[in-house]
Amino acid sequence: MAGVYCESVGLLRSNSVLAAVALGSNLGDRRGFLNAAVAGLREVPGTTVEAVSTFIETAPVGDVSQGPFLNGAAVLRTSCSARELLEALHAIERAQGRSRVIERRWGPRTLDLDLLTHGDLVSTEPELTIPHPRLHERRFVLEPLAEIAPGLMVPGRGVVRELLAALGPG
Ligand code: PH2
Ligand code: MG
Ligand code: MG
Repeated sequence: MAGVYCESVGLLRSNSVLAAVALGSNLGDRRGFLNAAVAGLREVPGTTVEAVSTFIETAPVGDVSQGPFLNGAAVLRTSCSARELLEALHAIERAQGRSRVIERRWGPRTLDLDLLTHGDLVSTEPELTIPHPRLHERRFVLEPLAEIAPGLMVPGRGVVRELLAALGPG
């Protein structure tokens, strides 16, 4: 993929980690954007897409009045660092017409790709907060993720299936 850079591609596969990504869209051809995102993920150097969830329709969460989302999740095996992977996710978002300059925080978007976990990494840097700070409270993230990776450990939070159960009946 153009503009995506992964310095670590040359590393042995044993240095790879599992990473989880949340996918969302609530503008235009939502399914088309999510499918394009999965195709983009398959092109990221040093990365294989291990599983993709079904895409589910979800009511918008947050204060902004906006249309329903289509949400999904993917699990990757990658030898990219979290920072490299995040840059690759942003490049895929841009390729699907997203502009962070014009959009509102938490407002409608053609494509939102959030890096949820990267192996056992915990990072509290503002541009790279891993695990994703709201992952454990978002059903629209946990439900698709539990479909493909119920046993995934979210560092500092717990196992996906238990995080979802803790939200109670949908
Ligand atoms: N993303 C948001 C804000 N609200 N609501 C749903 N249902 N799905 C999302 O992906 C979502 C949201 C900001 O990224
Ligand atoms: Mg998001
Ligand atoms: Mg995002």
